[in-house]
Amino acid sequence: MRKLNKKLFSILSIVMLLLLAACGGGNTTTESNSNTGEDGVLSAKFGVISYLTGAGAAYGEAITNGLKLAQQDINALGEVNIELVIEDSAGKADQALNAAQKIMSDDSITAIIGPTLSTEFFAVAPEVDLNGIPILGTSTTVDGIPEIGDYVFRNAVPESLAIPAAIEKAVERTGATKVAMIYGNDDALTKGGFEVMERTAKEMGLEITTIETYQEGQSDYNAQLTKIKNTNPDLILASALYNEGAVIMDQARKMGIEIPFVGGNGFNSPQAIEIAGDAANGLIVATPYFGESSDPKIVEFNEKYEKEFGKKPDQFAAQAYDALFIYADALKRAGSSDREAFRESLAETKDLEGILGKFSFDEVGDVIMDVTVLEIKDGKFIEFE
Ligand code: 1QQ
Repeated sequence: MRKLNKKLFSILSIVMLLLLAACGGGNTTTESNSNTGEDGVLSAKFGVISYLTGAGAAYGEAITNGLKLAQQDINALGEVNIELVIEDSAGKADQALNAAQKIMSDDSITAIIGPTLSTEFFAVAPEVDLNGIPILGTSTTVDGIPEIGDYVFRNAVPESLAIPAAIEKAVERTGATKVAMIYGNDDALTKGGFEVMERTAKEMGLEITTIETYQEGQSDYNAQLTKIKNTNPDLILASALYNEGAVIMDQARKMGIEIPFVGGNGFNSPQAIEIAGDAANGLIVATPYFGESSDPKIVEFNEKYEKEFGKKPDQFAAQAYDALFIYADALKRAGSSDREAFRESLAETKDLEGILGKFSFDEVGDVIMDVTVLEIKDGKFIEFE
C-alpha cells in the first residue's frame, strides 16, 4: 500500500514537473545528479558501505572485490560509466550510519550498495530511505529488509529460503530426528537465522533438545557445547557469522562432537574452513553460488576473479558482482543518474541475466533465488547429494 502511495506521489511529482516545464516554469530540471560525459556515456557514482576491517572483514573484502570486478566489466562495455565511493563500516551499526551520512551528503551519488550485515543495514536503510536514496543489500539476508521502504532493495538470498532447504536436505540424508540449536543473540542475522531454524524444525516435527546462545566475539563455547553434547542430538543448527561459527565447530570437534552442523548464510564462507580446518568438515549450508559449478558463467567469473585478486570468489563476491550489473542495467534504462528516475527503473528490473541466474525484484524489492545445498568435506565445499 505504502509502495503504491509513494509511486502515485512520484508519478504526480513528475506530472507537476512536466507541467511546470511546459509553462516555461524556469528551473525545473530533475537532473541534479544526471551526468553524461564528453564521450556521451552516461555516468553515475554509487556509494558502497562495506565491512572492511575487523573480525568479519573477509565478507567485505569479497563484496568490494566483486563490485570492483563488475565495475571494470561494466565500464569496459562502454554503455555506462560507474564510479564507486567505498566506505568502511567495520561491521558496526554506528560506523555504518556515519558512512551512510557521509555518502548521503554528497549530491553527486545516485545510490548506495551495502552495508554488509543486516544489523548494520537495519540502522542505515530507514535513514537512507527517508532521504530518497536507493539502497541495495547484496548480503543482507534477514526477513524484513526490503520492507523497510520504497528505496530499499536486496539481491541477497533470504534466510527464509536458504535455511529450510539446508535443514530439509540434511534431515533427509541423515535421518535426524533430534536437533540442538545455538545462535548469537546480539546480531540481526544470527537472531533472524535462528528464528527460521526454529520454525523449520518445528514444522518438520523435529525434537529440539536444547537452545544455546552466545555473544559477539565470544571465544569459549565450552558451557554451550557441553550442554549440547549431553542432550545427544543428531544435528546442530548453528546460526552464526563465520568468525564465531568456525570457533564453535573447532571446539565442538575437540570435545568429540562429530555430528553435522547446519548453518545459515553467515556460515557460508571459505573462512569457516580457513579458521576451523578439518573441524569444518560436516558443515551444511544452502547458497545461490556454488563455486565448483560447471555453469560457464560461474567458471568465467571464477577465473576472472582469481586472476584479479589471487583467490577464489565466494557467494558474497558473486552477489556483489551481480548487484552492480543490476544497478548498471537500471541506470541504462533510467537514462539518467537522477535518484528518483534510477529508483523507478531499479524497481522494474526484470529477468536480468546475472551469474546467479535470472534476476527480478518482487513488488517489495525482494528476490527469489535457486539455492544449492553444500557440505564441507575434506576441506572443500561440495554439492550435498
Ligand atoms: C546478514 C548476513 C551476513 C552473513 C552478511 C555477511 O547474511 O547479516 O544478513
